[in-house]
Amino acid sequence: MNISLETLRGMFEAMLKSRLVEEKLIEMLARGEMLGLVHSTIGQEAIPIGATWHLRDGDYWNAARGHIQSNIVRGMDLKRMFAEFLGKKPGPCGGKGGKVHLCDPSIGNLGFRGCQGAFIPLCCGVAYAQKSKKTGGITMCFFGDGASNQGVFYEGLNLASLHKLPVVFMCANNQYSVSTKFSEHTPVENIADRAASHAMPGVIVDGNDVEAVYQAVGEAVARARSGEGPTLIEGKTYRIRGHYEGDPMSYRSLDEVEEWKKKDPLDRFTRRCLELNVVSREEIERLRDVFQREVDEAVLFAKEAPYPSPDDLLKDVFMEEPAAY
Ligand SMILES: Cc1ncc(C[n+]2csc(CCOP(=O)(O)OP(=O)(O)O)c2C)c(N)n1
Ligand SMILES: [Mg+2]
Repeated sequence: MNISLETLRGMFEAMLKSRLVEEKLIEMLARGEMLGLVHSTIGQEAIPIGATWHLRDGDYWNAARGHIQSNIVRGMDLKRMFAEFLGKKPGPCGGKGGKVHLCDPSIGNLGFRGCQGAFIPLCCGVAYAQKSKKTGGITMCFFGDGASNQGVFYEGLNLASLHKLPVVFMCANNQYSVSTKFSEHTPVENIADRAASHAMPGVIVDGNDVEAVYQAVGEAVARARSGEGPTLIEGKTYRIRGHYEGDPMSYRSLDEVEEWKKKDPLDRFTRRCLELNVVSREEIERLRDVFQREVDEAVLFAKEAPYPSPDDLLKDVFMEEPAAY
């Protein structure tokens, strides 16, 4: 599959913008300007960007660690995004979702579940609805290496394969589940190998190479859209930052982190885009300024926006309208 220069440029811009969003969030958390937790995706952006790039209206995806990138790719306005991060009313969840529980079905974002792995069967349910209603849509199911050891992973893969559901299982293997190293929680070398027992393709991809992710997911999405069923993709990557911002990270060596920093997907993709003349150094500087301004304006908007009112407290607790999918 050839990747057009336009796609490369788009993915580059999304990656750069998401990096600036994350850096701003980390800064705001450190200054006490926001509450809650920040689980950074810095260093893992290639997976959500390369995968979400294939989605279109009518497709769905769940928020996992890479939801900032996916929201940006699917066109979420940064003002709404930061409003939600700060618990303010103009956010997609009216300020009641916050950083972790931001969801927005209008762009396909089904949200996040605190119970790791819980989204796997839920995504299968959405894909089941898409198939039975013949919507032509697909569902991208994002999860991590730790979540792949939950029982629902196996149930989900079994169901999806049996019914040839239009779902792509996108696992970001970032080598850690909180403080537990991959080899200490999983006895197999590759999560993708587990696809074989569910009669579906299992694909391993360099998760720090956005082009490779784009290619692998493209094939899986084509398979899902044509009714051939699911694919399990494992992107090998690394969580450069802590599980959450403030994590003391005493469970791993700094050398290990430094080694992976050399494979930073943004640095790598920047070099590649310069090589291919997708972007020039001057344009990168200009884009950086434009995006930084957009981020700063979004923060200002969010800070000045109102909090939800006490009247909003019991709204959105029970579903009042039929689901959109
Ligand atoms: C069922 C369940 N067990 C434990 C937890 C606590 N927990 C929160 S995040 C997390 C690690 C998830 O690791 P992984 O799936 O690899 O995703 P990552 O955070 O690395 O992106 C754990 C164990 C949880 N949320 N749900
Ligand atoms: Mg992990």
